[in-house]
Amino acid sequence: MVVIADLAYGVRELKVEVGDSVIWSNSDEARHTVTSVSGSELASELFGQGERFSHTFATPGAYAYFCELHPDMKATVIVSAAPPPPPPVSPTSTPSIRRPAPDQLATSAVPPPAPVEVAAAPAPAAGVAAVTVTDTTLDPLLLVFAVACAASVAALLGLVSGARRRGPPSGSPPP
Ligand SMILES: [Cu+2]
Repeated sequence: MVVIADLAYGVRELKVEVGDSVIWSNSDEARHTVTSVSGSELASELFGQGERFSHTFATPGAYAYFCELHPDMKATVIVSAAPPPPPPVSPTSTPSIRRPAPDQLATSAVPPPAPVEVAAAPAPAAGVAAVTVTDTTLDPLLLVFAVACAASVAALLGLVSGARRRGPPSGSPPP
C-alpha cells in the first residue's frame, strides 16, 4: 500500500515480489497518476481523493514512476523474483534446524551424564573395591596367621611345660 499525501508517494522505494499487487491510495485533494517513467508497466488514469489504483507485477525489475500532473512526485517499485526461493529455503532450513537440534540434544545429553557417571563411579567403586579387597584379603591372612601363631604358641607352651615337668622329676630323684 502506497499512500499518496502532500503531493508525494508515501513509499519512495517499495520492494515487492513477483505476483504481488501494489495499491496506491490517494489521500490528497488533488488528483494523481501512477505512470512509469519509461515503459508502460504503470499507466494509471487520474484518480482523486479516496480512490485507489492497483497493479500486479509479473516481472522482476525496478519500476520508476511519477505523477503526470506533478512531475516532482517520483517513486520506484522494486520487484524481485522471490516466490521460488522460499519453498527451497524453508525445506532446507527446517531439516537443518531439525538435524542440529537432535545432535545438540544428544551431544549435550550424553556428555553430562557420561562424565558424572564416570567420575562418580570410579571414585566410590575404587575406594569400596580397595577397602573390601584389602579387608577380605587381610582377614583370612590374619586369621590364618592368628591360628598358626596360636597353634605354634600352644605347641611351644606344651613342649616347654612337658619338658619342665619331665625335667624336675628326672633331676630331683638323683640328689
Ligand atoms: Cu499528482
